[in-house]
Amino acid sequence: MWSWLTKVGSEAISKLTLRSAGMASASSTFAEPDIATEKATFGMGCFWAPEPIFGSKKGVVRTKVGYTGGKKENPTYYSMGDHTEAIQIEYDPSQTDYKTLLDIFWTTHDPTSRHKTQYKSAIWYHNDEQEKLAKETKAARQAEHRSPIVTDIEKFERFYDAEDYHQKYHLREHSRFYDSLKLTDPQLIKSHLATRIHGYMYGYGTAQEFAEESSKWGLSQEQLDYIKKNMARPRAIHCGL
Ligand code: MHO
Repeated sequence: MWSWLTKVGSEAISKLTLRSAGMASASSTFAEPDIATEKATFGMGCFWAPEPIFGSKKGVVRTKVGYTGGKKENPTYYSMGDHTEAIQIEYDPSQTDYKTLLDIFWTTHDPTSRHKTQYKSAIWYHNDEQEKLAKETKAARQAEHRSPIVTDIEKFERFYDAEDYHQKYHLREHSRFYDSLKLTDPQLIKSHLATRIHGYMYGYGTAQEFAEESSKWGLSQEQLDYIKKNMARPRAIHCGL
């Protein structure tokens, strides 16, 4: 009896060890792109959800989350003061444009819901052109809603990065896969690779785009299969506001 249990137990353990060793041994050889980017900063509720929403969109180079819009110095999650949870997107203007990102912004959260400052709907523009497009699209989108759009449009001042555990929050939840990427926290916040994977993993991308792009990443077959398995069953992301 005991020997049977031990045998089953040890087989299960060794399989698990082998599998995680296999996944962990193939860390990526992918070189992070060094290209000129522009920034877009949005508030659309809890900041965990927008990173995957934008992550795998064409031309999105990297995303990170943090606090902006307020005056309090050095805000933290538990002491945010008058700041709002925000996503900052760096994009390649030769591959996408601000108008395209605004279209995603307007259609992936409810801009008519009024929340407390922490979760308010907001656009922080980085230049005059962004301000103009933000205002124009806000006016145009109103026709799609019965209630008034409450989105604030403000000048971007300063972004405070959120704590490491909020960065790529839903990617970190896949802990064994995430560990296999071998990214340190300072790497993760700037990682193009993690940004893109995070988006695909939650179903925001097509199989064809994934096949073309992922062939450059240098991941193992097991890592790619893991992402594909998750792409096949997209899940809604809840923050429980
Ligand atoms: N109700 C969620 C919100 C998280 S969010 C990053 C929680 O505290 O788990 O504001």
